[in-house]
Amino acid sequence: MNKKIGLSIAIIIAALIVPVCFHSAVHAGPIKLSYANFPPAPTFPCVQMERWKTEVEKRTNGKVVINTFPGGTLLGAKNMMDGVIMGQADIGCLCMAYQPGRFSVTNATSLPLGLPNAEVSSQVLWELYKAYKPKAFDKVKVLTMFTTAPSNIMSKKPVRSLQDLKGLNLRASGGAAQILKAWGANQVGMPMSATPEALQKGVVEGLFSSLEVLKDFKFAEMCRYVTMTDTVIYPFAVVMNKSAWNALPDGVKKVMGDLAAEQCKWTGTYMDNHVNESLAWSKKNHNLEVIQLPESDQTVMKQQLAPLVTDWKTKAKEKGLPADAIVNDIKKFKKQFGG
Ligand code: DTR
Repeated sequence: MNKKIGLSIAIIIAALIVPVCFHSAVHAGPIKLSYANFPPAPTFPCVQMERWKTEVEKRTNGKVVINTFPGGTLLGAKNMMDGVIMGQADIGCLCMAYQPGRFSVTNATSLPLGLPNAEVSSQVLWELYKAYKPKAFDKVKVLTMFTTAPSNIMSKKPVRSLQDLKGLNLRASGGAAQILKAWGANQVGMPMSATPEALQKGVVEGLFSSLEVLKDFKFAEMCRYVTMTDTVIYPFAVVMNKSAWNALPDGVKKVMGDLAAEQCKWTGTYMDNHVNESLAWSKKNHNLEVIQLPESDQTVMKQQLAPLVTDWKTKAKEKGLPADAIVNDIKKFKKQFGG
């Protein structure tokens, strides 16, 4: 056989074999999944993401590898859900309060119903999701849910009375925003990831959120005052692209399914403990002052929140949702989990 013909045959054989080898290599290797998150790596949504990744990789014996993308590097706060639906990321973590109308059922956990801490409220949220399987999640697989701890006011100047709140520019979203409005503050809406810049530029004079951010975003450097209200929580969901989920082997689906409720409780507990650490750190390093409002103000503030539940019910009924049952179930689950 002459050299040229020999070379041509070798090239043809290689062209046939290489793709076959490559194809089987792809299938023989681990299943790689991308997981997007919007806030920076040290914050609690990302801490829970890394914990979930570690557990899934361990429990599937390396069959699955999760590549995590914190800090909005793959998807941002507001396009998380649609980005996952479209397959820009396999998995995404989203704060439902940033799209209040879209997640009406699960956002009901942000009503002023006295959820006491993140451990209880995360489990209440998960039960609520399971009980109602809201349409908003039809296009994705929900992997877990969790919430923040109750919100308090962090501010550059002290808020010692209800009067001090009037007209104060404070950042909040969703249910928390409604609460600030009811108290007469000037609520400014934006995702948490936009808040550091807004505080620095003076667009807002504080924020209304769970207190772990004092440390994780170093907000205690700018906000030296905390006024305790222990009100609303923010609900989160971790969702997966439906086709990516459907393509997983049953064993992997089982590992992820079994982890859902456990992850929800783990994150709630982590959040509650981290709030305490964050408060201690802020007091020690930034001389943070924690303010309790006068009881008379607390009573008025409670009364001001009552119409929020009634208003939510009216709007939810207009959308065809069983509003009374949803609120009653939140109260029932709260008791069930010791709240
Ligand atoms: N409280 C919500 C959600 C939230 C609380 N802590 C963090 C940390 C990182 C991102 C979001 C959140 C909020 O104020 O946006």
